This record gives sequence, C-alpha cells and structure tokens, in this order.
Amino acid sequence: IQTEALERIAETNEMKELQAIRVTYLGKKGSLTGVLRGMGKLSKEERPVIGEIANRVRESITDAIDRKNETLAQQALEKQLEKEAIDVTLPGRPVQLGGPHLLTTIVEEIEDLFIGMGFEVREGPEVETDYYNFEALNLPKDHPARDMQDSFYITNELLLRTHTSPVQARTMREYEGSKPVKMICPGKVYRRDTDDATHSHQFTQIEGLYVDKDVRMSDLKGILDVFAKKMFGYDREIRLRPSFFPFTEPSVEMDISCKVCNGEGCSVCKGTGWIEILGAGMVHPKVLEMAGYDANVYTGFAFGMGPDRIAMLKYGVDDIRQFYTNDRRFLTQYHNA
Ligand code: FA5
Repeated sequence: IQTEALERIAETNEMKELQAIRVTYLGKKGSLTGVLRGMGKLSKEERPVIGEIANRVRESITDAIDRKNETLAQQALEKQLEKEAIDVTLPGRPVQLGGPHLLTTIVEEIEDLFIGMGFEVREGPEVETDYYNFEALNLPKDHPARDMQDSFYITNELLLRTHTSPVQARTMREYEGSKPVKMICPGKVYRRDTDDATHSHQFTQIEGLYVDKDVRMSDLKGILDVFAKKMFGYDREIRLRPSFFPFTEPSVEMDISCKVCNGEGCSVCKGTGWIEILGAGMVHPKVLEMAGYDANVYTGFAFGMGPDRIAMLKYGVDDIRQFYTNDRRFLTQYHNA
C-alpha cells in the first residue's frame, strides 16, 4: 500500500487528484483504514506488530500528501504571480495635456493689453433683461434699431444678451453716477444670425467703456490705435468710419489695414485692404443720464469688438465655425499660441 500510495503522490500534479489519493488510502473506506479495521481479527501477537506498521504507513502517506499539498499550493501561487506580474520598467502611456482654446488666449491677450492701460475687467450676465440689453442703451421698445440684432428671447423681459454693451449700463449704475469708469468686459453673446464663415449664432465680444470728466474722441482713437498696433503689429493703420449705434453719438466703425499671415508669410487682404473689427463711439448723453451721470459734467467713449474675428485675422483662420465645433486637430495647433 505504502509504495503504491507514495508513487501516486509523487506522480500527481493536481490538487484534486491528491485529494482523491487521500480518500483512496486514508478515507473511511480507504485501503489502509481497511487494514486498521481488520486488526480485530488478528492474533494478540500479530496485532502490535501489524498495528505499528500500519501506523507508520499512515504517517508516511499523510506526510507525503501534506508535503505534496504544500508544493502544489506553492506552484499555483507562483503561476498566478507570474500571470499577474507587472513590468514596472515598461514606459507609461503618455498623458495628453489640454491647452487653452485660441479664443481664450486672444481674450486674455486683449485683457492684458487694456489692463496695462488702466482698465479693470468686469463681467455681466449672459441671460439679460430687455431693460439693460436695449432700453438702458437708448433703444426703446419700438425703436427700429432693435431689428439690427435679432434676439433669442426667453420670456418677454429676458433674453440671451445680443452684445456686451449692457455691462456698460450695469457698471455705470453701480458707480452711482459719481465716479469715473474705465472697464472692459469680455463675454459670450448670442444672435439669431445664420452661421457662415464669418458669422456664428454664439460668439465673443469685448466691451470697453471709459467715462470721466474730459474724455474725448481723440482718446478713443489713441487707445484703439495702441490696441491695433500691439495686437497686430506696428505696421498696421486704423481708420474710423462714421456709423450708427443708438447708444453712441457720434458713432464709428473701426477698420484695420489688413494683412493675413500664415505659414507661408503675410499678404495684404484682397478687396479694400481694410477689415472691420469693432464698433465704437462717444457714449450718448441719454445713456449717461439714464445711468445717473450728469452729461454736462461727464463724457465717455465705448467700443465693442469681436475677438472671434480678431483671432481669425491674426491667425489666418478662414472659418469662424472652427472655434465651436471642437475638432482637436484644429484646436491643438494653437495650444502654444
Ligand atoms: C455691437 O454689438 C455694439 N454693441 C458695439 C458697440 C459697443 C458700439 C459700444 C459702440 C459702442 P456690432 O453688432 O457691430 O456692434 O458687433 C460688434 C462686433 O461683433 C463686430 O465688429 C464683429 O466683430 C462682431 N460680430 C457681430 N456679429 C457677429 C457674428 N454673428 N459672429 C461673429 N462676430 C460677430
């Protein structure tokens, strides 16, 4: 029995089989158990001799099974560790870093430029009241100029702001008609424009407002000239054309002498050679009065520019929709702009 059992134990490589071997020899109906049970039938002299042998055999089989059990368990563990091994020397997967959107970069650049000229940066709500978006800017309810900006109304009195100009009125109100104001306000605006290469139904504007006791049109021109030159280069010219906005008088639109630069260098724009980038003017006395300023004491200028178009011009982007369709191939080109 012993020889047979030890041989089988030595040969097996399976836990299950080892278990079966234990049952075959040592179980209730096992062959060695059978021998021990049969002891009663033996003579007095034989009993201790056979008993001793049987016990030794049981011990040696139990021992062998335990040792084999340990070996198999160890082997199984090693196998599992090998399977689950992590190669810490493998290079990691590269972490893809994001970067600022080109419009964010442009807005921050414009902000820095105006902060350097003493302007503070303010914000206003995108969901605006009809009063601040239109009425406080000298656009009464029946004013035909409201047609200029087809709007997304939410209720009769609430709409998505069509420009950043309501922040002018809000800021002047806050300053209570007594302190000078020198601020810019960047933000998103919304119009029911049909999307095309140069129009988007949601775009960015930056408003500028300077109100004080002797602010003149020449101050406006000077500041815009500095802005254009710092933004696009010292070889650029600006020109102001007469225009109309209900909240400024006189009103102008500003063009900049146009050059488009791309990887192959710069070229002068086709057509007139000028491109419009903003609207501006002297704050209308009625707007000053509505906000609580004495128009006989205070004067001011205001402007509103479109950073989307400025970014297009500066970086040679030919379609404004590129800014809003989130194509990473487009966006990542400007991460270090
Ligand atoms: C205004 O919105 C005036 N509030 C600007 C202003 C402020 C004038 C203060 C006087 C004093 P306008 O509608 O022209 O003006 O828009 C200003 C700029 O926004 C434009 O020059 C253009 O750069 C940009 N813009 C207008 N519509 C769109 C559009 N659909 N998509 C992208 N940019 C646009």
